[in-house]
Amino acid sequence: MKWVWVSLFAIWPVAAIALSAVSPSMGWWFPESPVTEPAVAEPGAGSSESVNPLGREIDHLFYVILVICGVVFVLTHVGLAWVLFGGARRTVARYFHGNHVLEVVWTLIPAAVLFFIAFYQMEVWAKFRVESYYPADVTPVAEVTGRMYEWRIRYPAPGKTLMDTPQPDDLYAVNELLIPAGEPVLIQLRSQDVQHSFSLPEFRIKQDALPGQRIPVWFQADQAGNYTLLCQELCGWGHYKMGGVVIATPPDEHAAAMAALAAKQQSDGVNQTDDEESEIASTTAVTGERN
Ligand SMILES: [Cu+2]
Repeated sequence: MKWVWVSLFAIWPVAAIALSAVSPSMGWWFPESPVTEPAVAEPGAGSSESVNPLGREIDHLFYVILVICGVVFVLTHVGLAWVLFGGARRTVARYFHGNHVLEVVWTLIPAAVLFFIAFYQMEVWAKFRVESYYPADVTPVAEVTGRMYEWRIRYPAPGKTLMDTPQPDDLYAVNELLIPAGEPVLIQLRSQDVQHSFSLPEFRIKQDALPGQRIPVWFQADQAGNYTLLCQELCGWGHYKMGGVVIATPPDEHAAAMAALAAKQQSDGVNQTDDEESEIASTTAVTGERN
C-alpha cells in the first residue's frame, strides 16, 4: 500500500515538469502576438516574444524566477522522494528534537534568493513605474478612462498636446486605442467609477485604474498590428465585455488616421465636400473593425 501512495505523490511533480515542457508549443505560455497582422494566429503559431521592449525585459524576469523556482522544485521533490522511498523501507521512525544549523540554513538561503530577486528586478520596475526612468522621447497619446463597461479614449486634436482636463477640440473613441508603431507612447489612465485593470497581454502591461487618480502608463509596439486590450479586474456584471483593441500603425498612417478622426468628429455635417466624405470613409477603412 505504501508504494501506491509513493507512486501517487510522484506522479504530480513529474506531470508538472512534463506539462511545463510542452506548454510553449501548445500556446499555454506567454500571450502570443499575431504572426501577421491583423489576423489572429492559431495558438502556438504566433510569436510569444512581446512586441514591447519593456515586455521582453519583464519576460526575462519571469524566466529568471522560473529557473530559480524550477531548481527549488526539483531539489525539494528529490528530497521528498528520498524520504518517501527511504521511509517506505524503514519500519521504525526516528525522533530528534530540532536542528539549529538546519534551521539557520533553510532561513538564510530563501532570504538570500528573495533579496536577489528584489534587487534584480528593480531596474525593470523603475522603467515601468518611475517617471524619471521613462524613455526620453515618450509621447502622451491619449487619456484612457475605464468605466462600467468600456474604455473611453480621449485624444488631443492633431498637433496639440494631451491636457489633463478635456479640451473643446479633443477627439473621442471607445474601446479602440490608436497608437503609432515603433515609438514609445504614454497614456494617462483613469477610472470613472470602480477599480478596473488596464491590461495589454501582448505588451505585458497591466495597471489598475483607480477612481480619483491619473496614472501614466507607457509602452511601445515594435510592429504594427492589432493587439488585445482587456480589463483584468472583476469590475461588475459586464466585466466580460470590457475588451478593446490597440491599433498600432506606422507613424504616417497613424497621423492620417488621427486627422481623419478629427475631420469626422469636428465636422458639423454641413457644407461637407466630397473630399471630406471620402476621407471619413477612409478612416473607417484605416481604423477598421475589430477582428
Ligand atoms: Cu473593468
